[in-house]
Amino acid sequence: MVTNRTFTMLKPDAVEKGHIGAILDKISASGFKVVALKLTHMTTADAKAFYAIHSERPFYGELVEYMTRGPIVAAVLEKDNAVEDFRTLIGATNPADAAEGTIRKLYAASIGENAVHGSDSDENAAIESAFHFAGREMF
Ligand code: DAT
Ligand code: MG
Repeated sequence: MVTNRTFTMLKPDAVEKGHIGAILDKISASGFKVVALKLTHMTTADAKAFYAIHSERPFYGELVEYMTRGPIVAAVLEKDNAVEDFRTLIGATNPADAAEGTIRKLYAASIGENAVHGSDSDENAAIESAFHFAGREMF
């Protein structure tokens, strides 16, 4: 298993607000190498499947609606300790609780529209990367 990679999405609110460049710049400046990258628009079926683990949560419908309302940037990132270091870089799920300087503190509006996704384990990083990218699109 690859343990030095993580998967991220710049979510619809970040794309709508024109933050793609600033967020990718911060990611690169934090030592992550982009090994896969694309702008894509998730279908309802895609978003339901991607977030299936949350299907019983009260916010699931809202989450699917939000993630499908516009394009996202999907990317695979490489760095030593990528999963944990990227979770630190993005900050807490709720931007109100996120540390100063984190991506969610800087760019997220609310817990529901929190600008960026980061995988929570090496296993999920591999699953989520394969969900969005073919092997030939990851370098
Ligand atoms: P994270 O994205 O930090 O891994 P998560 O996996 O618990 O957080 O939840 C996935 C997404 O679901 C999260 O980024 C935003 C949304 N979400 C989580 N908790 C929420 C809540 N209490 N109200 C609304 N949306 C929520
Ligand atoms: Mg999560």
